[in-house]
Amino acid sequence: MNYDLFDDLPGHTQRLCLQEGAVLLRGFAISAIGNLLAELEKIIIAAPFRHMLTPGAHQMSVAMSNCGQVGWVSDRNGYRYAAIDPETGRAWPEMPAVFLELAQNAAAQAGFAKFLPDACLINCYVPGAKLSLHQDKDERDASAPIVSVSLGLPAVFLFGGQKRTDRPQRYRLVHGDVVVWGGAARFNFHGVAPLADGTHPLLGRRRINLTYRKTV
Ligand code: MD3
Ligand code: FE
Repeated sequence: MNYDLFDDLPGHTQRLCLQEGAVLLRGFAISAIGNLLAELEKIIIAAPFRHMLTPGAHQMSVAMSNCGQVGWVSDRNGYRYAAIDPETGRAWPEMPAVFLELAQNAAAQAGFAKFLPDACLINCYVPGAKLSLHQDKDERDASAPIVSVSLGLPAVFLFGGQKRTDRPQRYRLVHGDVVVWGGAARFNFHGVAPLADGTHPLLGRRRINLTYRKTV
């Protein structure tokens, strides 16, 4: 892979390769977090966090919202990307410039120039909340990576293989970490272990994760 080595990488950031195509940028979001949280507050007023239903009619323990042209939604009929928030009947809030720039800069660090996400899913975990192993395969452009930003309490990210039964590797993701998932890793099974209790100085008893996707 052709990285823009040392280009724009802040001094406090460490670049770690988790697997072929999966790059962890430790602390890459730190300098943007004040601006991110100010924008996030406005997004959540316009499109509040909600616990969606899975197609199996289970309520998810993770609360979700979105910004961007489309948002990820799930109900008894399945999951999909939708331009209208089913809870409010309005379009999702626009993706703020600071959200977009962070994702684009991170993607470039991992060798993905000109990443143009149209959706940002916002996941909110409280202690005990988890995300079961799954694949993200509803995005049409498989050449685009997914970028994720971790905020608040630390989480154990489970990173499996191509098959659900492949034993996942575990990575601890902390406040300010950014991961770019592309290439060979893009369709791997992954999830988040139940969040351990704790209190984060900025975010309190929660973890918020932003996942940027190019859906079309
Ligand atoms: C690896 N969210 O929203 S983000 C999800 O921390 C999701 O909230 C997790 O999985 C979270 O779908 C993990 C990191 C992530 C997202 C998509 C991936 C990792 C991925 C797709 C393929 C491989
Ligand atoms: Fe996922």
